[in-house]
Amino acid sequence: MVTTRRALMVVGTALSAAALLAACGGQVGDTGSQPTQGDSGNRKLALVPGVSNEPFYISMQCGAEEEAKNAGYTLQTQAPAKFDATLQAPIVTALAATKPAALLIAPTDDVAMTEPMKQIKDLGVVVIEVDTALKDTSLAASTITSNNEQGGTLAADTMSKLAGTKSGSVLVLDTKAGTSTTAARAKGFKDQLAKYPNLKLIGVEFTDNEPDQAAAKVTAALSAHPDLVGVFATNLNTGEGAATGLRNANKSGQVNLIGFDASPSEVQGLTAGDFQALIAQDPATIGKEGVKQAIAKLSGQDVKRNIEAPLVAITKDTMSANEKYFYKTKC
Ligand code: T6T
Repeated sequence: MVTTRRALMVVGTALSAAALLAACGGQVGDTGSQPTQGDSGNRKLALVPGVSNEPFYISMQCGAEEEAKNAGYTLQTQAPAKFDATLQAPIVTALAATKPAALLIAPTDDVAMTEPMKQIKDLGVVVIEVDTALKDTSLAASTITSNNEQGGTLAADTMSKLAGTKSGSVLVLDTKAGTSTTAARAKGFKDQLAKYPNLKLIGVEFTDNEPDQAAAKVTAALSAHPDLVGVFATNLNTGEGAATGLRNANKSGQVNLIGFDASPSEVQGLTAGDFQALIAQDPATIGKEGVKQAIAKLSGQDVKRNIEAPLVAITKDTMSANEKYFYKTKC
C-alpha cells in the first residue's frame, strides 16, 4: 500500500507540476515587472485577503510584502475577521480614502463583492484578484489563482488510488456558496469521481467555512452512510473540521481524507494519519505575482489577464520533498 501511494503521488506531483504549471494563461515567474516610475508616483498598494489570521493568506501576504518592498512600494493589509462579504465590503469602501495605487483582493463572494470593487476601480485604483475571483471578469486587470478545478481532479484521482478496489460512499465538503475557488475544486472532483464506478458521491455539503460545521457534516455522513470510504475537503477549515469529525468517530485512517491547502495543522494531520493526502497551493507566489501585475499595470507595461500558480499533491511519503509548500503563520 505504501508503495502504491508513493507511486500515486509521483504521478500526482508530476501532473501538478507539468499540467498545472503549463496550463492556459501565463505561468508564474514569467513576467518582467521591473518597476519603472508609474505616472502618478503613488507607491501605495493594499491587500485585502479573504479572512484574517489564516495561514493561506498570511503566506500570500508574506510573498506580496517581499515583492512590494523589493520594488520600492509599500503594502498595507486589512482582512475581515470572517470569510464574509458583509465584512469585507466595508474594508474595500474605506480603503478608498487611503488612495492606494492598486488593490490586491481575494473577493469572498463572486457576486456580492462586485459593487465595492467596481466603486474603488472607478476611483482609478488598479484591481488585481488574488486567489478568488468575481464572476464579472471585466473589473480586475489580472487574476492570479491556482488551477482549482484541476486540483479537484487530482484529488479524485488520488481518492481512487487510495481506495483501490474498495467500493463505498464519498463526501465533498465545500465552504460557502459564491466562493469561486472551492466551487471549482468541488466541480473538478465531482466530474472526475464519476469515472470511478466503485466510488459513489453522496453529495457536496456547505460548511460556511466553519470547522465545527465540517466536523458535524462528517459525523452525520458516517451515521447515514456506514460505507463511507472518503472525504474531500475543499479548503483548510473544512479539512481541519473533517479531521476532527473522523478522529472523534475513531475513523481516522479508515476513511480516506484528502484536504486542500497545507496549514501547520493539516501538515501535522498528514504526519499523524488524520489526512491521507493534501493538495497544497503556493500562496506566497500568488501574492508576489499579484504585486508584479499591479506594478506592471501602473507602469504601463504588459499585464497578463490570467495567471496560474502551482499546485502539488502531498502524502506522508512525499512531505519532506515538498516542505516549501507548507504554509506560514508569520513571515
Ligand atoms: O483554500 C484557501 C483559498 O484558496 C480559498 O479560496 C479559501 O480558503 C482558503 O483560504 C483556505 O482556508
